[in-house]
Amino acid sequence: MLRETDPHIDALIEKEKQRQMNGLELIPSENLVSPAVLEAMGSVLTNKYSEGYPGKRYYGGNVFIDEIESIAIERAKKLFGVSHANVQPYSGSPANHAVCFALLNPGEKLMGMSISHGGHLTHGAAVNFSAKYYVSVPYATTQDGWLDYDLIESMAKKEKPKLIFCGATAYSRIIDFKRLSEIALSADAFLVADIAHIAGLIVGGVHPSPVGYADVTTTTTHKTLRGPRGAMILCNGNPSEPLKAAERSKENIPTLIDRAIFPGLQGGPHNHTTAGIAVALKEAATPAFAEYAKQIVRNAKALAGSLMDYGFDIVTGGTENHLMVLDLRGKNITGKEAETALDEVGITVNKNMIPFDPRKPFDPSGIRLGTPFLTTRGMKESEMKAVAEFIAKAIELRSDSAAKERIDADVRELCSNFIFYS
Ligand code: DSN
Repeated sequence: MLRETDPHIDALIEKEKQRQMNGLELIPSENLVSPAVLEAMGSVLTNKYSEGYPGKRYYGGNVFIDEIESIAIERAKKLFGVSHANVQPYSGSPANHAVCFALLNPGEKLMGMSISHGGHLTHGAAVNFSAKYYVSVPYATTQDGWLDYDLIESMAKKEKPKLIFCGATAYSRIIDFKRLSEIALSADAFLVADIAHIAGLIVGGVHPSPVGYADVTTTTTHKTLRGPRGAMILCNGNPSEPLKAAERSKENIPTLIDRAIFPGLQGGPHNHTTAGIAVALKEAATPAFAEYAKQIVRNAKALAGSLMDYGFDIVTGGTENHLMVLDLRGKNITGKEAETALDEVGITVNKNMIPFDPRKPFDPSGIRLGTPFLTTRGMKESEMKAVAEFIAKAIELRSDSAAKERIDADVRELCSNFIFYS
């Protein structure tokens, strides 16, 4: 159908499919959703408006949408062990925006991991709403890239932020949510855990959960959780009835969150995404998913180990989760050059700042790699060794076109042995 209506777009979709299938996707925030999630996303649910929440909509005709959203909510609550879940955020940034909107007045102070040390734009980066509408005091890592809990504690005491974000986009170590909750408690700040990167690992039991420690947990649904592009906000407590503007207290968090998403920031929820989230949450509750999460970490450790054997420096010296940041300064190549060199042989990564990077964000000193996508395709530790070899060769031989052709062919050959959509 699409082929007849819009052959140009159809052809580009097919090319992107081939690119994903024939190459090594190593961006740690990406994954390969199941055919069932894809089917839910491409369904008639995209046709429907449903501002509001199940049972309280501003449009008629929502009987089935209510059921779908309620199922997604119940699955999220059960999987993450919380009593309240909002599954409507359009994506991770709007979810974090909503949490700030819910818990802070403009001009109040928040603290989050500096983006140049592995944090996220929405945790208080200077160019983002989170630093423009609030006062942001970002925390750095240690010189070698570890979360510096003593520094966070002393900053929290001194700065007295109203909200502390924890969670990262480029951090390869286990996060100590208990310690962070103690810090937040002593500073009388809300603790918000953004688990977008590690949600699937938490569900699979290979990373501790912030639930019970953080006042609010946000997550995207499309990274290690392997659902559609969307997000959720999780917390404990129950919204007050009827929903009304409430004081910014811990007891009122569920109400504040729901009101911040709608009508505060968003309009109609993306119902096709909600259905996709429901399907992904069902999949994530299976033993097969727990095994998948374990394999993601085993693969990341194997990839990091092999890359170190090839002389690559890894920030913090290794990984305990799904990702790693390579510090390329010892390899005489910048992150941008490495991203391009790898792209040319079908290996997709993203350039990334390293802690205390002397270079700029658009041409930093590092690259970030992760294993969720390749693990979904069925790759294991032995393939990670081959992937490390391809990366090492592609960087070393980047000026040798014959070598690049050979590596590209080897990458395709490896990929052809692993699952993709039929
Ligand atoms: N852009 C995401 C990532 O790649 O980690 C974070 O939002």
